[in-house]
Amino acid sequence: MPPNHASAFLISDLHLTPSMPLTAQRFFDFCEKEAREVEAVFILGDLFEYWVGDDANAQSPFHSEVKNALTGLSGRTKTYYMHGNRDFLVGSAFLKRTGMTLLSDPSPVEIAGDQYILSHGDGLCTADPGYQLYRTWTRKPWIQITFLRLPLPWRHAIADHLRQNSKAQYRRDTRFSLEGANLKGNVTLEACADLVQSQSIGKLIHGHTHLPAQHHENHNTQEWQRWVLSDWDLDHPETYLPKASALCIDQSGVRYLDLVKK
Ligand SMILES: [Mn+2]
Repeated sequence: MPPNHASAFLISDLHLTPSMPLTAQRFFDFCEKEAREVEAVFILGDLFEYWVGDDANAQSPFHSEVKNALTGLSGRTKTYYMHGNRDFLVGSAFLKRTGMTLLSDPSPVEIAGDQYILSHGDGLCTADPGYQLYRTWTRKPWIQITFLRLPLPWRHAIADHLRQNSKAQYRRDTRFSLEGANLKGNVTLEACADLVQSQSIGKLIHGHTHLPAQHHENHNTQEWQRWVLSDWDLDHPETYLPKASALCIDQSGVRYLDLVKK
């Protein structure tokens, strides 16, 4: 049975890391305050900047704080977790410790009487075949088991290397064409239409692209609504506008709740 709740918050792409303390603090406050007002919280991936195994941060005070916040949250409000492209190695030990329920990507849910498809969103970025190939390989259980058996310093080094590579690739793509790079980093109409059709649900919610907006879209005979979740960043006001928001769904409908402290 898919999850079914009268009200929910949906968040994603917080990219939590010790170097972004204000963003983390806003998340801790969200767990204590806003999240109490709803029946369920859905975390749709990339809660963490990166994750190289549940054993990797066992001694880190920052990760203990996040763990405690999640444990507190799931103790009060049903909490679901979907893997993103940065934290797809969040494993059963961490989920058990924090009391969260894992959702596969994509997953149908019912909130306030309406059906939605939830996804992280990276699987919908089909204009980037290189990334989709990488994604297919990194989601293979035997690859993950092999990686998780490597010594921790190796795992950190590989994760750093991959992140640097993806930044360098993006810079190369933008030099060639900003429009092309943005197309590669966004979901495609075709992938959304396929998903909507396969699930027979016309409401799609995802994160990943950091382009929060509500869309009404159609392709061939399919028609759907799509909500994109916001990423969070309260730590770089010199570069980016402070941003943090949740999508709220209850009897009165679907709306974005701005979580940036005024
Ligand atoms: Mn992502």
